[in-house]
Amino acid sequence: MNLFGKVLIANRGEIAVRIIRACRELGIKTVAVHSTADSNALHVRLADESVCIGPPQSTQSYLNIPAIISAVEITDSEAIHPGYGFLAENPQFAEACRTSGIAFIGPTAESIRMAGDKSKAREVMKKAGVPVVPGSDGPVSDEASVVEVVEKIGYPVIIKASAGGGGKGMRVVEKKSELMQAYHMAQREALAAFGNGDVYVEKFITSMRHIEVQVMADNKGKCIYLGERDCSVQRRHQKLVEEAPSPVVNDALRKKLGTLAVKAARAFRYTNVGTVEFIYDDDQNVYFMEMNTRVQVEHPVTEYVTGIDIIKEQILLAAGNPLRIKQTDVKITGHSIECRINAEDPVKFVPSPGLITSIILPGGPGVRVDTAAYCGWNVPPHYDSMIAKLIVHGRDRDEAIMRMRRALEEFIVEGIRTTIPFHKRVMESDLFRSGQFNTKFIERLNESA
Ligand code: MV4
Repeated sequence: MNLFGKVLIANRGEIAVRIIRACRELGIKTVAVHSTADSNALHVRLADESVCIGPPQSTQSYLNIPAIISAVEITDSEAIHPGYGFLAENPQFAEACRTSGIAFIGPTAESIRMAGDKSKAREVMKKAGVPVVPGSDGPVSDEASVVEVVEKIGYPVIIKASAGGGGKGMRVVEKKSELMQAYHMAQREALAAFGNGDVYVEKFITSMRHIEVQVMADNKGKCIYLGERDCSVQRRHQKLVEEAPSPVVNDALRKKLGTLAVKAARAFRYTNVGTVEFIYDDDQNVYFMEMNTRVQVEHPVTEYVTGIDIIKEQILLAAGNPLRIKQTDVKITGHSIECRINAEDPVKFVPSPGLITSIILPGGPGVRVDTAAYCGWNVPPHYDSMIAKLIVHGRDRDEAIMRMRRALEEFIVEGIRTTIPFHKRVMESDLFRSGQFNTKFIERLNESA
């Protein structure tokens, strides 16, 4: 088995701690990089070495490619793990690693580029026989082609930025009178946000669930899926609660989703670990939404129900090892739920950084907390507000819900506000317990408040 001697983690927070843990269990030395705001961060304390790469602003630290590549050189690291966010889906960064002879623990720059252009990705999916939502063939470059597509698919439609993703640069259009203004606004926003004004059009699926499939591929052509995750509890495209398996997916649908996800990965010539996102509508249609070319925040729910350490497999695959898991080895056992704990007001969801004066983590059977928080840590205001992930596993969904409620009761954080009270409400709601909800769950939960 090929192994790296030393891996540099180009990230921070809970995912940096998670990657260090996987490396340590593989006997791999670790290098943490940090901004001056993270000098006392847990990932810096846990790593074997650390390098300060700049001031608090992400653009001058965690997004600073020359500084990160230099940190690799001075620590003699062989590989970089990008985690998620920051540079994880930046094809130029993957390319910079390749040309510098540094292993990038993720897919190739080419796969990142193909999946990252959302309108091109639709064309790749169509050719591969993966269903996409009815819409335009590639980007729509003028008003006439927008009108032509919309007349074919009917309202409501959604206009999306080709270089967007994750909900960024999307505009839903309900009627003809709004179409032209929305089209030009979407182009302007896309150009401003991504430097690429291309937009494409799809039929807007008004009632749907967000179901995603974890895939894993080596560079010898083997590719498997690890079941699905249901991420329908979202607020403004921020996932808040994820679970595996999905309460609405049976064995037949699981196999269908998995087969489509592997087909999609192969079409993107995908290697390493990735996630294929699907729209699942009220008529049980499945449509390709996006492919995420990174490890996801919510990977622990899949780890719990399959018993597979996804980060370890990712590192081994990047070192050129063949996939050591066969599709027939993958079994889904029990049920797992994850709650993202953010340093935010639990009602207004506005950031609440500051000093953690007390923290008590839950534990006991089937409870896992992935966090970089500790008593006396100052939650910096510069970065994403997620400070912990609370993940539980039970024999079935009801036990997982009861366990999550128990764990949330034990979870104490003082000095800052967190979304723990919000998650308690979700776990106590009949709507969540029924499992019969779509991506409008939060709106309906607030209506019932
Ligand atoms: C959609 C959709 C409905 N119809 N596309 C794309 C990015 C992803 N994170 C969310 N996306 C969606 N794409 C079509 N054709 C619904 C979503 C979607 C969503 C859209 C608006 C507001 C909240 C949403 C939550 C989940 C999914």
